[in-house]
Amino acid sequence: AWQKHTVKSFEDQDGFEREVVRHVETTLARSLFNCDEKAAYAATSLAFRDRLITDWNKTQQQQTYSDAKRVYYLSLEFLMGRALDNAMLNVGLKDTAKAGLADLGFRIEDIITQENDAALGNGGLGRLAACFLDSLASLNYPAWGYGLRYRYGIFKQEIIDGYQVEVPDYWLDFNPWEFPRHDVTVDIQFYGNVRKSTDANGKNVSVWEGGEVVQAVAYDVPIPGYATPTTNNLRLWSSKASGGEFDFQKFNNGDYESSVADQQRAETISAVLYPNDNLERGKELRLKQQYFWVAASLYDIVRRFKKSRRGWSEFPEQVAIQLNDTHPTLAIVELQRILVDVEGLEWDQAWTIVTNTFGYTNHTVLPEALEKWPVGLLQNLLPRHLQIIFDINLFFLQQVEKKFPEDRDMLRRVSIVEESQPKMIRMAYLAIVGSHKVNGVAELHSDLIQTTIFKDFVAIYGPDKFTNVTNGVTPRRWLHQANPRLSELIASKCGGNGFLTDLTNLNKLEQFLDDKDFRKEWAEIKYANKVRLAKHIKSTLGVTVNPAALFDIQVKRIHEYKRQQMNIFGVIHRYLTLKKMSPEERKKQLPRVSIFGGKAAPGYWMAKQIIHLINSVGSVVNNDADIGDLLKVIFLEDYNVSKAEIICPASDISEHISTAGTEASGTSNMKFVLNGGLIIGTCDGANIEITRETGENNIFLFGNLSEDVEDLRHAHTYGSHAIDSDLDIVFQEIEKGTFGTPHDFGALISAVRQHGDYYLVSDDFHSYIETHRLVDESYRNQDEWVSKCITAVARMGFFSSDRCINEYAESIWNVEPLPIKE
Ligand code: DL6
Repeated sequence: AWQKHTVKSFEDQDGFEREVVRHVETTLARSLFNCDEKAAYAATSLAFRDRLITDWNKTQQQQTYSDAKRVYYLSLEFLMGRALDNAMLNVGLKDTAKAGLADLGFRIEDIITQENDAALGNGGLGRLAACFLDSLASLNYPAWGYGLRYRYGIFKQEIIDGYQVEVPDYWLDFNPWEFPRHDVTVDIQFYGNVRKSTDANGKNVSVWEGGEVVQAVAYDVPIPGYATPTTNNLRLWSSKASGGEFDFQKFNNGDYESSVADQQRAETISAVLYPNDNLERGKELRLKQQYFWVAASLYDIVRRFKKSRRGWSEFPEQVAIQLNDTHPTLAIVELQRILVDVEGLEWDQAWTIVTNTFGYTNHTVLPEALEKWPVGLLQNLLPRHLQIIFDINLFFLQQVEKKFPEDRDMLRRVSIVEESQPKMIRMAYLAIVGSHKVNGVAELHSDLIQTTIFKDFVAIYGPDKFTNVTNGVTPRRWLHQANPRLSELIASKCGGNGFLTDLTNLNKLEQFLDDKDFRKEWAEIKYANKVRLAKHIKSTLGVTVNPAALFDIQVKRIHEYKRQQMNIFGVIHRYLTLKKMSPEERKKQLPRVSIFGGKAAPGYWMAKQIIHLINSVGSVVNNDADIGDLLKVIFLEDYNVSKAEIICPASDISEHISTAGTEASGTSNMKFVLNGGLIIGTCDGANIEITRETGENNIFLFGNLSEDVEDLRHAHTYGSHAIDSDLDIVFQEIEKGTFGTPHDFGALISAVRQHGDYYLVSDDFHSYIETHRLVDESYRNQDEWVSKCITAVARMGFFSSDRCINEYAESIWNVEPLPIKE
């Protein structure tokens, strides 16, 4: 009977419309006569969700049946953005939906924009995880993502009087893309104490008892692959009070408030994403989030493995777990606890299984971002885990001592327990010790971790444990979806859409470099994308920008190391230069629009000052009649994934100007070049590989190299530090009050003048300004500029997240694709 009733999803326009109408009338209980855009979005999404679910079921069944090895990607952040457009494109039915919606009286663009971004991440790390999910499914790897279902994702940013104001993000208002699994729950224990005991066989065991229990409830999000039925799963955990909604006893006794207190306390765990990028602040709730999520995920993974009835030694042959940064490092300890305390394995046997299962990706060398947890906090929250960490450390240090006898300093340096006041657990060290592979995310970054922060570990384990996997981005979202016209033009020259699944096919574009019509169309598409962004700027900020001007864009989290302050100082320099010119001279200048966007962590005061300065400069420059179109300064509010999809296709030049050695990789650099824009950047992160691939003539590099940074910093502190003369003029202008109360910007200036210029703004300023001059010069020759852009795109094949995932699969996970049969 089951076979007879298999669910059929729609395949054509008629079927699509029928599904939309059905959902409007039944699921949403709305009449067709008052179906607004919101309802049409809901019904369209539900129609596509139904389709995905059919494939999702098929995928899960076939993966289970085949008993193939699975990858589990543990990430505290998944910055997914919108799902509908992506789903329509990946299943290949966007045109069908477009026609169907038009028939029902809607424009597809208006429907797509009804969706809230799923913004469960801060920046690069979370968006990388989202690209990886897309690639894993598109390449047919059996893979699950595990994360937290934050009720509030990253805050919404408003700019009021030039300042950032944070507003909560109610993204779960209506979310058709998740399936609550009220039957998939895990009880998670916190606090309590550990008792030594003996089991039935007389073996010593540790029993963790008491404390409190919180329930984890699973929410599943289907992840469709592109042009394949493979639909993987992203499982997000939500926290809930264990054992009922609220305390009836207290309620009946009239103690209304405390009757719900337990429930509220439990729900707090998954309530909100910590809004820090590249910064760890050691809050207990954050640690609770981490354990809650890894414990629930591991319980789930182990439960699935046990169904296979294999022996424990086969666990690493069935399961690969990747730690996206150190946030999930407790998973190492939790698996050891499960194997030893619950399953009764011997320590060494368990530890071999654990280390063969985990891989760890490092995403930063910034000291302030390296996680450490006070021993006291762990002792209280997770007493058994702390014991296990101490044991892991003991055995590890014994191993080190054997290799480096008498080297007390080495033991002190590499100990997982930092002997500070208070004592701290170094999570990156624990992650290295508990994994079989450690990777950085771009060549320079991977070299740096091996020669600086993890140098001792390379000496202990040998170089083979460390590797590089340069980041990548999914061309489906970041080209096909964000830039449909360019995608279509590329397809027409590269023999179809094959480049979307093998990005190296882009290299065919170089044959058409001299094709006049092709170049013309290329330039027209760029112009149209700039017009689209100009419209967005007009409608959100009321500022008119000229689409023919050079669009210079820096969008990313606001951080001193990313040096948006250097960019705005450069803009002031340009403004002052224009002001000094005669009207005749000015007429010869190239108009420019400097566009910024990005969120500052709410507690990061300096970053907020940078935003304020950008807006203050904007309000002076944009209203200066002498300047007119020659310079506009724009700060785009609330930068997020869906805005990035409008912004990336519209750049002429984008800025990736971090102090050398600080940006692990960067991924927006890849997105901008893929969309036919050039880069001004430092020799940092993936900029270096982008240069290697696309050619030195197609990128504007400047600034000091990473190997010189330490000496320069040393000289700033101990020698004399003369400020660059152009920068000094910029500072004087700010101090004159040209851009508002000088006091407001004093800290940005004194960071360079008085406090050692840690980010080398002054050292790099001259070459930065000079390089911008070269950009202007180059842009004047549009023919040459378009050639550079086309050449760069043609050589971007390496930066697909598909290449990246294949490298992880081969060199770290040892997993094979499993194509799903229709
Ligand atoms: O690897 C993804 C992304 C890199 O592209 C950025 O360069 C890097 O800053 C970012 N790292 C973090 C680290 N945060 N923590 N923990 O977000 O990763």
